[in-house]
Amino acid sequence: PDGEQAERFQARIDADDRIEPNDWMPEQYRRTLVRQISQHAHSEIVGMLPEGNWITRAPSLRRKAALLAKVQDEGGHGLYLYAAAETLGVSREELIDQLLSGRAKYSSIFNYPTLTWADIGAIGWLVDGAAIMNQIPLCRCSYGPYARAMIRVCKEESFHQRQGYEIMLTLSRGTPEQKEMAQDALNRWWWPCLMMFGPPDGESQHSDTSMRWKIKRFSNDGLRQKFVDATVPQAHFLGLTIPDPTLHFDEAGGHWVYGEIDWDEFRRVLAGDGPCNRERLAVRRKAHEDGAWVREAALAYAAKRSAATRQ
Ligand code: FAQ
Repeated sequence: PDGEQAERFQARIDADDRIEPNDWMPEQYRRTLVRQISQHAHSEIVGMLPEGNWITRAPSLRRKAALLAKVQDEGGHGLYLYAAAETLGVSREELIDQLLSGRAKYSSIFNYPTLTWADIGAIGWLVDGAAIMNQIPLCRCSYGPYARAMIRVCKEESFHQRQGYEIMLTLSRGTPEQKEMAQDALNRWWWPCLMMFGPPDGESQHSDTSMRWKIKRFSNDGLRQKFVDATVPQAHFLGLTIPDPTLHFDEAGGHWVYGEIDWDEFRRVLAGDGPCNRERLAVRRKAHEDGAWVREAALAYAAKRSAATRQ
């Protein structure tokens, strides 16, 4: 009967049916989704830190208001995603504990520092640009709650991407120093952004099963190429240079061909040894500890209310 259930499940996936929380699903499908959705949630939450670093130093009130809204959106995305993961039977406390204890992964990109204001432009343009490329197909993912969460997330990310590109445009049309800042930010963020899409297809351990279950609709290398093809012309419009001397357009294939990615660096960052891994986790742990009284007060309030309604 288990085999039959698995076959029926795959038939539903093949027919583009949505799987909902109370439907039967293979244990591995559940585990894969908990893994991916929780890593995605953690990425949003840790992803608030590099930009949060610049809220007090934004160059104008308008920039500050936009950045505050963006960082707040990221917190919201993290919360929808934890809620989507909870529909699979895992608790938020458990997931947060995995993050704070260093057992859970989150996107490698958030372990790089934001050294200048131009980094805020580069993050919006490139990091949110890469995030959208990866998340648009997730709106059609086979698991209903994840797919639905992605629709709103993608709308907000596209605003984030535009605010970043507009910062880059302003800087690149500004003084020589501003243009240099924009170029320097592009130099530092380009390669780590390409790593966001994950290991090359040949080394991606989860891709085959995730594609079969329509959690993933495109491979890591496929999305990476789409991102490069979309982004190179945007860099040209800014008058900035992609830091890859081998980058060239392949007329026959119709794609921008990029150079070798430093996968050793990627592995180091995943192993916890990127420029800011320790700092990011330390800040999250402190925030969690500092917020303990809020959780306690909320629980005490809920207990009092339920006692009052029982009487
Ligand atoms: N960093 O077999 P695969 C954002 C791990 S956007 C860290 O290819 P899969 C918005 C992978 O988890 C960023 N780890 O895995 C924002 C697996 O480890 P495991 C978040 C990575 O799942 C913007 C192992 O390597 N977006 O937050 C990375 O099939 C601006 C083997 O890899 C998402 O999470 C990496 N870059 O494909 C916020 C999107 N790449 O679990 C603030 C949803 C791979 O075996 C500011 N996730 N790994 O220990 C996905 O689409 C997929 O999980 C991939 C990886 C494509 C990331």
